[in-house]
Amino acid sequence: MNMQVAIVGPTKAGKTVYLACLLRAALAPRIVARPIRVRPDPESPAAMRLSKDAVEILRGGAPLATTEVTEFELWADLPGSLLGGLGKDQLRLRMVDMPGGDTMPPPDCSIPIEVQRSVAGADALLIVIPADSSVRPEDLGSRLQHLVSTSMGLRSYGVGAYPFQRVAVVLTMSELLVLQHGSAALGVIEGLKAAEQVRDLCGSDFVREVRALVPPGGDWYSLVSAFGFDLNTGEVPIESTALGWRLRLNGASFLDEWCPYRVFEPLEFLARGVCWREAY
Ligand SMILES: Nc1nc2c(ncn2[C@@H]2O[C@H](COP(=O)(O)OP(=O)(O)OP(=O)(O)O)[C@@H](O)[C@H]2O)c(=O)[nH]1
Ligand SMILES: [Mg+2]
Repeated sequence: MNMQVAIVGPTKAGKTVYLACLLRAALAPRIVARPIRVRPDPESPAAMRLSKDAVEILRGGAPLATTEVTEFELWADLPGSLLGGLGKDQLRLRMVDMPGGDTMPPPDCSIPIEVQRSVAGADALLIVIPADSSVRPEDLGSRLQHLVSTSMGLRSYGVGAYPFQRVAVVLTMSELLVLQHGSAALGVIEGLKAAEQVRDLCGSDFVREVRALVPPGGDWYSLVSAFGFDLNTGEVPIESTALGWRLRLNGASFLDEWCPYRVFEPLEFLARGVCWREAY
């Protein structure tokens, strides 16, 4: 099945870095082989540029500020069985970016028509939320409600039907949740339950809004980190700078050591409705 996925989230949630990470993660040297391939749509200049700049973005060369509404179009290919390709899936990932980058604005703000169209045309939603409380809005439930109710004005769906088949909530920067644990950080995050963390950090009204969008079982929660962990030490390889969090790996060490954390799981869930756990 070919599913359309709209990627949304508040400003500074880590959307651009996550997309750059997806485009590059299959090449990460330490990641356990994952047969999902994410590639830019050749017809999307923004996605082609992002793919080219992905390493630079992940290494801390700041993503260029968006000055006009821009559409990123990516494909995620999930393989099927060796015999006949049974279970083969494809996701079309679409993110509308804009100056300020806020596709989930507060209820008193208007939502650009391009964002509304992208949400109205989607079978599934990928909602990007930052674990960092200094950039995470507190009214995420009402923001989500505002986004969906405004966008769904462009689409008709039957009474009793759900707006989407599936929704994945991606909690980016999730390594920050275990920053204080030093070399035990990776071990500690492996024991956290994503759905509980999302409810604790974003509130049960947000989770209620997510659940209302999909049939029972259609919601998924992931703890994701584009910067990831140092697998040699179990620590978090980041530092705080004037420009925000940065990966502490540079040059050759990035190419040898970078290990993003559980970034493909949301895609697999959106495509298949189930997903394998990524092991470390
Ligand atoms: N610690 C940590 N910080 C991250 C991670 N991903 C992104 N960030 C930080 O978040 C900042 C914003 O990330 P972006 O990807 O630009 O966020 P965005 O949602 O695209 O933001 P706008 O488009 O500018 O609204 C980055 O400059 C990093 O400092 C991550 O995995 N871990
Ligand atoms: Mg951005």
